[in-house]
Amino acid sequence: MSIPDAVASALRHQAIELPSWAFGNSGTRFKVFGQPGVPRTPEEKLADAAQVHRYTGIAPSVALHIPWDEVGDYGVLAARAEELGIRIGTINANVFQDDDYRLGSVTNPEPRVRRKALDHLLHCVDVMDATGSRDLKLWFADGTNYPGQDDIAARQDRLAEALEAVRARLSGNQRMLLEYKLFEPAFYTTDVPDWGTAYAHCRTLGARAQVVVDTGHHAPGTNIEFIVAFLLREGKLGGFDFNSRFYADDDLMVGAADPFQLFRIMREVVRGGGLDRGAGIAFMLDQCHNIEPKIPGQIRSVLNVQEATAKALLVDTGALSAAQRSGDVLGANAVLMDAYNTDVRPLLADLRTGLGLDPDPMRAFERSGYLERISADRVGGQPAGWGA
Ligand code: PSV
Ligand code: MN
Repeated sequence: MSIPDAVASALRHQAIELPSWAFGNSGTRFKVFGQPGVPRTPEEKLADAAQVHRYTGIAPSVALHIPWDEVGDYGVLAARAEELGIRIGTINANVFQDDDYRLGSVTNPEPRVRRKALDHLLHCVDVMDATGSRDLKLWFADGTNYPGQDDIAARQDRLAEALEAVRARLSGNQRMLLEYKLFEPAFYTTDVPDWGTAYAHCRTLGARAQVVVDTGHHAPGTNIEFIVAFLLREGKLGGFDFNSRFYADDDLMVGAADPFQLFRIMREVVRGGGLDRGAGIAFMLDQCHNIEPKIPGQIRSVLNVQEATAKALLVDTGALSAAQRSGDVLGANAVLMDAYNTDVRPLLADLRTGLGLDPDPMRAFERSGYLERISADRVGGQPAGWGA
């Protein structure tokens, strides 16, 4: 089977953003397992990310997390990325790892703490100015653990105030992406728990504010593709944090737990024009590789998204809408399943060969000896990890 031109072109232009933190050590609250060769600096994280791009050809940018990736000169870091053939992407704000944030960051009852959190968000916009990043990703750990602990509605007011202050600081093509998460670390109320809350704030904020869907942030059984279709239709889908979950916010490799769900999501993205040039959707990974090697884990994840995208692009839309219009339930379902059940791996291997890449990125990276080299070279220093 040869690949239709439109499908090949969409796949060649797809870009998936890698999270800098995926290359550092990570784990659970029970144990962080160190791995050899883990980066000690943001520059070393960029070097590892560049390897993923080198073998997949579709991972040209890396998201930073501040202050995990704090450096003295972000212009220099951006220049280093460019030397490596990649660029700095989304800037993720971190207002969840300071003792002051015990009762929240931007929704904290204490004005001093709210100011401190807002100052960090504004600092992140300075980082965007210095790196040329388009997007600021905002996730708040804010919420409460006990009924009565704080005023639920007042916390929404404080959130709205902080978001508006961030919006007012943005310029040029800069956007703010608001991420929601059902629960954790707060267990009773979470200030941005679902897409509806994020959407309502983003609507008020206007065109620069968009919702980001982290696929691991929903209750079991949630129909994520519905959310995607709805937000796209409203022009309010800013991007994805892709990962897989079995139980909670597991941050496992995207497409590992439920490749069919990933296909259904990508199908709605294609249907809603989200892959079109100019659609502005950021396709990001937000993952941790606790027990598997990190660079191959990222390569596998990128390939999983690419495979799901290829299948979504192969849906015979003419046959699908004809079946839908005539009420042919089984026929419509069969059209979708035919695309899902297509083995797209040979098509993608051909596509890579055409781009001058190795058809098998996993094996090519393994053969390169890079992992052995960084394991030997990166001795001493403090390996990067969650929180460092
Ligand atoms: C929160 O669980 C989250 O999904 C946010 O995107 C954070 O920035 C990220 O994880 C940290 O890994
Ligand atoms: Mn996320």
